[in-house]
Amino acid sequence: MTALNNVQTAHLDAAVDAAREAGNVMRRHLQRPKRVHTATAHDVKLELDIECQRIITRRLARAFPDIPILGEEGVDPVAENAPVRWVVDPIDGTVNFSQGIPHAAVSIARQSRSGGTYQTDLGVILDPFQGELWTALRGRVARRNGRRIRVSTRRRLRDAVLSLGFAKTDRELERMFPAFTRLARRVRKIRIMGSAALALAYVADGRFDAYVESGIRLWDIAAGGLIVECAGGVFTAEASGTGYRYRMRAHNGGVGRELSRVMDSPAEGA
Ligand code: LIP
Repeated sequence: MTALNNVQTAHLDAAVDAAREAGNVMRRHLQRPKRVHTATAHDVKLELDIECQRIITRRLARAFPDIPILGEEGVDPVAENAPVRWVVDPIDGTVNFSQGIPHAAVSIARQSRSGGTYQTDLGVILDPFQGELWTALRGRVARRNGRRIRVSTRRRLRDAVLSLGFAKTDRELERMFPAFTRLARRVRKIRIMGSAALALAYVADGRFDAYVESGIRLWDIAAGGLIVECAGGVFTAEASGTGYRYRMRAHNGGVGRELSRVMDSPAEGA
């Protein structure tokens, strides 16, 4: 495999540095009281979400002032049609983090526009609590802390550990209940962990065999989707409604057919 070129290295280094800066803030504040910016029935936004996006934005803009940011805590209007953009979730798993649960991550992706659509070509996910950094560049292998990773080889759903996410609204909750009911009897275990980015990183790393969520946002899944693909997995995200929402599935390839049959055939899944 050829060495990274200077441009790839510079973008990857900037994204990793930005993730580490935000990750240091997360680690310092995990057990401290946190100021809530807004709270809804199934979600919380912290002042630290906004502060971490500001830190990431400052670091990325210092290296690449012309690349706009589409982030959970603020979308630069230019990013909606820019040829290249960063897609940032400064704290993915905010509710966990707000409760002092050390299962949350920084997720940074770079996307390039081709025709009318965007493709993710760089992904970085940092778990600052476990010290685990996942990286991927399109067309290259996925890595954790520099070491190559691969999806699991399990092929039967009944042997699989699968993660589900329940997003933020009652509508999305309702949409996921049938999936839970259909799958719970057919897999070894279901895990609902509260961070889409880490769930995707775990699929790429062979810890989970699949991950499914509806109503998830682009910034939660852009980096993780590429990391799954570069680890040999399958990632599909179908736009669902406005506001960068997606219906998303990721798996190791082996359980994909059975997963789709159970998810897409109500009779089968009943
Ligand atoms: C979270 C996702 C998670 C989803 C939550 C929330 P946030 O992202 O990672 O999968 O179930 O509702 O959207 O808001 O913590 O960045």
